[in-house]
Amino acid sequence: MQPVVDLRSDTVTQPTERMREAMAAARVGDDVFREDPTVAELEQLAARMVGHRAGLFCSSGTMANLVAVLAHCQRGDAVFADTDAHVLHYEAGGLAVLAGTFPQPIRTADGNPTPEELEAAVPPPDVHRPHPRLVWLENTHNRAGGVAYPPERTAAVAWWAHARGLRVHLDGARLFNAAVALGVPAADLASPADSVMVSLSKGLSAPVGSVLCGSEEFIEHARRWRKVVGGGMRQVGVLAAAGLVALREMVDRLAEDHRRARALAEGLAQVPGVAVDTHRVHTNIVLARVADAAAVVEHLRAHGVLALALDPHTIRFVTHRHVDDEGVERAVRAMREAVVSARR
Ligand code: TLP
Repeated sequence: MQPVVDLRSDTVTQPTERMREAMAAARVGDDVFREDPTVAELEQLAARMVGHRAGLFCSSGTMANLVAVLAHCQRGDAVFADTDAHVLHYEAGGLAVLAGTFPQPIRTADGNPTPEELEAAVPPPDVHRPHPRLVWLENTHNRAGGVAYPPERTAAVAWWAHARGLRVHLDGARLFNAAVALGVPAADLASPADSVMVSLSKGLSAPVGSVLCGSEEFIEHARRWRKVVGGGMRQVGVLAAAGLVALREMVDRLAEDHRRARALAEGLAQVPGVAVDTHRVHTNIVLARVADAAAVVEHLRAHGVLALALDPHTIRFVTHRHVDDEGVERAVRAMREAVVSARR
């Protein structure tokens, strides 16, 4: 039996040996009393890397995004996000259910709103409408296919939003993928935003965790909201220790995942019946359009290749540390057969 090539997500990555050693050796304390030195170190390192003053370790990206909304907004405030933003599709509606905010999806040309698109979509304050409060960015953009947006994009939106009294949150679950792909420091992509969330548990391979970063004042406020949603953890330095290894040792190697995603995209683009927009493959995500995504994914699974159907015609493949060059070749071969078999 050949091993499975798991391209469903980079969230399936296993912690490295160095992470397991660091976890076993971690100095810990009660983090609700702010006595865990390893968590403090992780929060400071993450904040520095993304160009902000303070950080807050959260159990997941979903929690960090939710805490950001709770800390920025009041009930009834409007949150403006691209129609395909992860927060609107895959975070169980937490911004409405728990934060009481009003999601306002914006149709954008390439996944993240520009100042012009915001100008058209965000109304001036008016008693009839939810109060405009937060603009949402995502870099890289998951459903757009891992597209990376350059620093000017964050800066332009932040300038526009701040001039109107709005705040900007950046969902940077894969911010380091964007930084590596663009060859810029992550801080250049994130510092103009008021807050940013980065995940440690995706391509960086830590088992758990995301860090929410922002000003000291914002993070103090967010710390309280994290407690409200049950996210105050105790000797959690055992997890933060893996996160430190992720930030120190696992960022540069993301370039390998990007190289393989490109090879995969180019391979898939040659398969009759599969359409791939190779220009949009900037990082580790490849979107393939087919006639019947569910049937193709099922055939792939039966042949040891796992991928996700995002909608009836789109399949998502994500490269990561456990997918090698041979895995990419196997995926392309399996797709060739799968598309033929799905037509029968
Ligand atoms: N994304 C996961 C799934 O939820 C779809 C994946 O496999 O890609 N923001 C973005 C842009 C994300 O891609 C994700 C996870 C999150 C937030 C949420 O992070 P977690 O899973 O840690 O709650």
